[in-house]
Amino acid sequence: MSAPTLDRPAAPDEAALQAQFDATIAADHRIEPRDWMPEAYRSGLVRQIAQHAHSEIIGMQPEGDWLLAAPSLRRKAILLAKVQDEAGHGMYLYSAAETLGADRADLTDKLIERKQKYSSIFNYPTLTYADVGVIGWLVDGAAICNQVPLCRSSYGPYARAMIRVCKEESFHQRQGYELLMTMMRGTDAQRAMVQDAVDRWWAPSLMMFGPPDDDSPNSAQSMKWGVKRHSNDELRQRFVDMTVPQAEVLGVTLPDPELALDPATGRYRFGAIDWTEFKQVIAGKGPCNDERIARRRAARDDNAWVTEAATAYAGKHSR
Ligand code: BYC
Repeated sequence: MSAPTLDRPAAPDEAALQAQFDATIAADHRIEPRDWMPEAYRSGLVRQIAQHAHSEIIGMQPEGDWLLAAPSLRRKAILLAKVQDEAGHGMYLYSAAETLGADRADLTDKLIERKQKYSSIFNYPTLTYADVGVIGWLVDGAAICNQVPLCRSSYGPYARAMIRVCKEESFHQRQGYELLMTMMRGTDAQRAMVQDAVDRWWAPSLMMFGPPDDDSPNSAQSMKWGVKRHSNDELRQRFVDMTVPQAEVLGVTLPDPELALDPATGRYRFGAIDWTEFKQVIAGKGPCNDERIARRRAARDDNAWVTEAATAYAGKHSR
């Protein structure tokens, strides 16, 4: 440590800062934006939070496709509110990334240039209105399973953003389930639509939790730092255990012949996941990757004049 001067206390050296960081993590306290943090902690968080923010923003597209074709005014109002919530989640998350020194416009550019990822789940098409219900039930259900533990994430701004996000996700999940319940009480054709949507979304929902633990390069360090609290496989299992009874109440079959309760553990065993498909989707070769990115690019470019005008206006006022 360098000698203190009269007007400026000595800056603690890196080892002392690291020790303080480690002690904060060990005590399960939060790291805040002004605290010192290792560079890998900062960049790892920017990676995860940016990916999460991009998922919320891209996630508006599959459901947004149904806004003009919702079957009633009530369903349209609900869907509009949900899609708007997702925009809000993206904004909280980009703000959290900004507290780590990231720039929102730069993150958007990286998404469009495919240098940063977004959730695999949003690369599948929404073919019927039952997909809206199934996204609410399964996709938001998986999101809740994954994100509730993130409310205790070690990085303060991320953890606090997650609290509000999870409250809204919980409403989203229930609206999806209620929509499916309504369709299941309807005609045979409606029940068939629900079953078809469940058949298509089940496996991609399981993939949302990420690769298996023995193939997850980021998990070990992320869990040591308390960013992630549970492993990918642990959360996936929790989701399956939570969802099987809900499927029974709904009256749909989950498309996995190996799905069975293990009486020894009280948990559900399930069949192998197609990790080749997962890898293809996150490499940009899923059914809708090109369409999703093209639309995000068009939104950025077509609306650039709004950003320019707002920036010029803010500049004029600050002068
Ligand atoms: N899709 O080492 P791993 C929502 C990547 S929003 C794409 O296990 P990690 C919603 C991973 O990033 C849903 N990529 O990573 C929105 C890594 O790549 P890089 C989004 C995936 O970070 C609107 C590589 O694979 N939720 O729910 O320890 C409407 C190796 O993985 C995926 C979040 O983002 C995937 N599924 O764990 C409705 C939650 N899985 O970066 C709903 C926050 C993995 O090394 N994020 N990859 O090139 C997380 O909890 C974690 O980042 C993950 C992955 C569990 C997703």
